[in-house]
Amino acid sequence: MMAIQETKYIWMNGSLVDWKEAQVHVLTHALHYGTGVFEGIRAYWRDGVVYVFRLQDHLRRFYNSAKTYFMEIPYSRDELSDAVVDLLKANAARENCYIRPIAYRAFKVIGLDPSKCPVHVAIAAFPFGKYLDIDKGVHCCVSAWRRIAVDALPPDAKACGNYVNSALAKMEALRNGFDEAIFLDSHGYVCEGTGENIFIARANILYTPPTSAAILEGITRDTVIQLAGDLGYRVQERIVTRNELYVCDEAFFTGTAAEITPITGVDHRPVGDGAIGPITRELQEAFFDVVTGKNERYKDWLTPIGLL
Ligand code: PY5
Repeated sequence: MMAIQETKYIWMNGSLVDWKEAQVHVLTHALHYGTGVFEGIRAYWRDGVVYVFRLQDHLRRFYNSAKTYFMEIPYSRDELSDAVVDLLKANAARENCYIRPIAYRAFKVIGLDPSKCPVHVAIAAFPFGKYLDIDKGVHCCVSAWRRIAVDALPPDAKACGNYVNSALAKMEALRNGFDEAIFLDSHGYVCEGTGENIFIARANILYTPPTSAAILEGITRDTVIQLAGDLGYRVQERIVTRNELYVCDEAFFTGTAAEITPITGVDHRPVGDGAIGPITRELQEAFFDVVTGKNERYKDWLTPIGLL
């Protein structure tokens, strides 16, 4: 886990404020009850340009998450999109960055109806490297905690409160000597990681759990489905069982933070022969070409910001 590296500014409720001034009140509703929604976006630096990856898709999901919780974000998508660009320019982001927009119920009431609490919005951006070990891969456990059920807490809305479930599984995994946890859904089928979607490969076909398996509809998941298809692989969204994690040829996580992280072991069993598989490697390479603007075909996914 990396400590957050401080930058100059944070965008807060319409203006750029000094990093240290970006504070919230202790009675912020979201701090007590998790009533906020957020996004995680990456921007990649190459040759004087920083490329924001699928910014519009992330913002679309941000507004959808807010809609679920009756939160009206008091800025248009264009305004937030401009805010991200302004922030990266102001921070002179000349390296790979993580961008974290958050909309949250601020303070007004102590009760559980947050409707009267104002919706505040902030966007932070700071240097960010690897989240998990994308070079060596990770050894995972299947968590004893189930992922939040679709009829309890919508896992496809990226709400702050969802992540207390993730934190339980992550702490369990690390304390038991694993790198990451894999959740089963409330029906017992493979769901996702604590902050990543999951794919397996069997006989050259890729499988990933469907949205009905309580997943967040990941933007990296969608990216990989498209890239794998273009590389000639069959990709199926279908139920994946726990035992398939033990007998598949390859497995990997996808996510903004996780990028494409190879899974080399699950529950003390090697995935395949325990080495990173060829499909995983091919997809990793294709992915990094796309996000750093080296592949013309997917230029529409990038928002380039010149910082020369
Ligand atoms: N599933 C969950 C529960 C997630 O939190 C994330 C993203 C994903 C899947 C992958 O979605 P996407 O590909 O759209 O990023 N997690 C955040 C991220 O920035 C937070 C991780 C700490 O990757």
